[in-house]
Amino acid sequence: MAVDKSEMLTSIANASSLTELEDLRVAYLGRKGSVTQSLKAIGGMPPSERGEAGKAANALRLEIEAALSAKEGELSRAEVESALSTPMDVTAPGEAPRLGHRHPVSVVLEELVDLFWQMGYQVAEGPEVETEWHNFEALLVGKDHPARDMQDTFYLEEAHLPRTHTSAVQIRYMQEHKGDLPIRIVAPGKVYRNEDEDARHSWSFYQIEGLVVDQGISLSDLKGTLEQMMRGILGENTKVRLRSNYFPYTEPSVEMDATCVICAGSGKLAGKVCHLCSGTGWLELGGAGMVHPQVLRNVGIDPEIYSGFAFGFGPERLAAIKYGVDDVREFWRPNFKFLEQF
Ligand code: FA5
Repeated sequence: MAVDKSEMLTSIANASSLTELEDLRVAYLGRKGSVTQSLKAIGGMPPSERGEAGKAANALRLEIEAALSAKEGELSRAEVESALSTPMDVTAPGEAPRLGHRHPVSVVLEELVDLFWQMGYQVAEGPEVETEWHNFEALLVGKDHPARDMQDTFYLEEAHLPRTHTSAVQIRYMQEHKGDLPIRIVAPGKVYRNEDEDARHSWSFYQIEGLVVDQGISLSDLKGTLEQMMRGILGENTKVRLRSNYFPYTEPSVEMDATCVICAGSGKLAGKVCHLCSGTGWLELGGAGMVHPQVLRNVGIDPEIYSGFAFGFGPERLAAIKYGVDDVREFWRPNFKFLEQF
């Protein structure tokens, strides 16, 4: 294909905008551009002519590329200079940035931490990857203990796991502060279980752990604290019930439930079994109990002198109750329509 170099260079020199220059680049060097076509045509020439023609076509390509790039620099500089010399209207309305807000589960966690802060609790943290000893054994859940089945576990390399509950923080904190009693802490954090998901269960969720160790701590202190917490977070009218339960690390152990938000405690929804509470009318929010004397011994605290209570709650379920959400999985889906409601 015949190409006229001086015509191309003139067109490039006369281009008046970056868009026009880009059109010229496509017309000359694009897949179907004239320079590209002349390069392709070399393959069809007699071998004796290919060398010369190839050199010439390549030289042309380089010259056109250089001219395009020089002109691009010139036009870009001119655009910047013209933008800088145009006076800026400082009174023009700005573009409001899209602001996010706190996640509903974070709001509930922060409210809980705030409530406990007012009751004199400190906030503690522990690692999300735990040793089996901190997560299970120190809490009297040995390898073959049936209670291991209560928390289906992901395992990492030997003797480590993503923690299945925040109770492991109790152990770490007591070990570190046994010489500095009393203890009054809450420990919020993420936990992981190898569970099938449904409206009440996700495989990764938050818990908030509480632990008090002092002289003369009794079950009535625990009950009063839990009631205070529930009234603070869900309002004075929330109905709460404690029923006896079993955790290897507390004795006695209790489970705390609040009235189901969807069916208002009736267990039925439009004549059918309520899917959130499975027809019980209650939502299980957390477990609690008096710290087992052997757990205190495991961390070097004398149970003859000290006693304590502990509890562990699921803030997703609390948030579901507080905001009337009927499926805890919604909290962790990338669904802005849902999240923007809060
Ligand atoms: C425990 O994890 C105990 N460590 C609680 C405890 C602490 C007892 C201290 C005694 C002393 P449980 O497995 O029941 O217990 O979980 C506690 C709460 O976490 C549940 O009541 C629920 O609110 C929440 N929860 C449990 N599994 C899930 C899940 N898969 N998805 C969302 N929330 C969950």
